[in-house]
Amino acid sequence: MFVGPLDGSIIGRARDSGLLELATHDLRDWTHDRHRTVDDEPYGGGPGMVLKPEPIFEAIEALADDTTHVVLLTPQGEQFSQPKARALAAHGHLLLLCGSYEGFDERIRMRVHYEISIGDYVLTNGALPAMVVIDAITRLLPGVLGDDASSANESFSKGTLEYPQYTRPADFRGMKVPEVLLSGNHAEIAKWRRAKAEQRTRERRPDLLNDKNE
Ligand code: JEW
Repeated sequence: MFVGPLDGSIIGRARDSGLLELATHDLRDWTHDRHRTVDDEPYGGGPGMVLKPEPIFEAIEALADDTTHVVLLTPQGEQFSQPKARALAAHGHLLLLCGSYEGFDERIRMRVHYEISIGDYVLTNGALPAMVVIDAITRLLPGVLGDDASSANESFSKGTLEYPQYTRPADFRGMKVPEVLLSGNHAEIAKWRRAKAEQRTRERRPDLLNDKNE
């Protein structure tokens, strides 16, 4: 699953230029039985399977040192956000643990520094959440984005959504670009953009205006 998304444009370039190093590992490499078993039935009964602690503990022991920040992707984790992306980007070495369709043996949490969910919807496994976290972190690494791109696209750190944008043509099928943007009056343009951004945020994401989604 990790081949493709992590070879793409920005992440691929970051890897090629040595700004980011990524490796994927198969938990089954730290099993010792013929069937390479990573899961088992839950004690106490119930549906589904549970990830066994041994392969995860052995994987962490093989892959982490005392500089490694170990992160578990799980629906029970703290919700991922831009501040958390910034905090994780400050670590030199991350180990992201993502299980499959099942739950985790509770003792796995003892070896983990941080538990993350990417939001309130049900997924089949932790692979996409891990890649979401990798993407959000990678663009924050020094040198990955140009100055241009890094100052733009930060609407979630500013507290408002982006203002409406237009490019040529000035009249597309009768839909006209707002006059103020063609005026060349930069003070008026800035005022218009602030007002539109705030209006849009109030309508769509009032939660962003109030709290510390910084
Ligand atoms: C996430 C890791 C590992 C989902 C979001 N969903 C769900 C779910 C799963 C198993 C048991 C109970 C619920 C699937 N799943 C994961 C889901 C992370 C795993 C298995 C996940 N963020 N992170 N929204």
